[in-house]
Amino acid sequence: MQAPRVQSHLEAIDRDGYTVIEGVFKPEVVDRMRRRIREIEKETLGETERGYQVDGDSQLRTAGLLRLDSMFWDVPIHEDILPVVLGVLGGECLLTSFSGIDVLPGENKQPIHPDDALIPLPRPHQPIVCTCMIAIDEFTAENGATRLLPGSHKSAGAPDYGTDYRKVDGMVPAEMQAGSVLAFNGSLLHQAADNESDGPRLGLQVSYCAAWIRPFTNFFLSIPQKEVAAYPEPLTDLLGYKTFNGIGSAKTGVYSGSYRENYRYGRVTRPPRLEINPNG
Ligand SMILES: O=C(O)CCC(=O)C(=O)O
Repeated sequence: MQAPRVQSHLEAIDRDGYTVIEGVFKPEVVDRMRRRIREIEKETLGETERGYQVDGDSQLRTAGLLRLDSMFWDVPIHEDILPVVLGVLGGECLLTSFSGIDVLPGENKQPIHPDDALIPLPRPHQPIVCTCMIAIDEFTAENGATRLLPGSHKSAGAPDYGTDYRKVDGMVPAEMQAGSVLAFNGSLLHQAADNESDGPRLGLQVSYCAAWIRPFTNFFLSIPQKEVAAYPEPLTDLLGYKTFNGIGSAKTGVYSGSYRENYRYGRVTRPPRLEINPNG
C-alpha cells in the first residue's frame, strides 16, 4: 500500500478508532479461505487447543490456523494490512491472536469490550493492540458485522461488562464486502453483533500487540520451531523471533546486547533475529 493511503487509514484510526481497508483479498482467495476455515471448523472443533465454541454455541472459533494450512502464512504479513498496523503500534509489533470467528444465526452474547482489556493500564493510553477483522463473508448489519463505538478508544471508561448494546448510544456496524478488512485500535469498544440473518458470518481475526507486550497466544509453545523454520521471515518476526530494543533475547548465539548497553546507546535500529532450530 502506498504511503498516502496508509496515512489516511492511520488518521481515521486515530480519530474514530477504526478504518475499513477495502478490497484487500480477491474473491477467489476469500473463497479458498472460507472453504478451508469451514473444513477446519468441522475437523477441529471440540479439541480444546485448536478450536472452541463460545457464547452458547453462537460463535465458532478456529485457532491454530498457521499450523493447519500454509495458505494462512501470508495473511498477518499482508502488504495492505501490516503497514497500517505498524503505523498504529509504533513501527514494531507481534501477532497476539489469529482465528476464524464464525457468528452463527441467532443471538450473540459477546459483551462490549476493548481487545486490550486484559492489559492492566488505565484508559486511555497509547495504542498497544491493533485488531484486523477480515470479512470472509460480507459483513452486514443484519448478519452480525462487528459493532463499534466510534471514538471510544479515547475514553477513560467503558460500559459495565455485559451491558446491552441498545443501552449504549452511537454503536455502528462495520459493514463491508467480503475481502475487505476492518482495522481498529484495540482500545475501541466493540462486540460481535447478533446475527439476524439465516446464514453464518465468517470473519478472520488477526490481532497484533506492541512488540514489548506479552501476546495473548504463546506461539513459542504452540508452534514447534521446526515448523516455524519454514515460515516467511516477516511472519517469524511477528511470532517473536526478533528482539525489540534487545528485549526478548535468548542464548542462541545471536548477540543482542544487554539492556544496559541498549539503554546507554539508545534504540537498537536493526533488531537481531533469533536463531530458529529446524530440528527443534
Ligand atoms: O467477531 C467479531 O465481530 C468481533 C469479535 C471480537 O471482538 C472478539 O472476539 O474479541
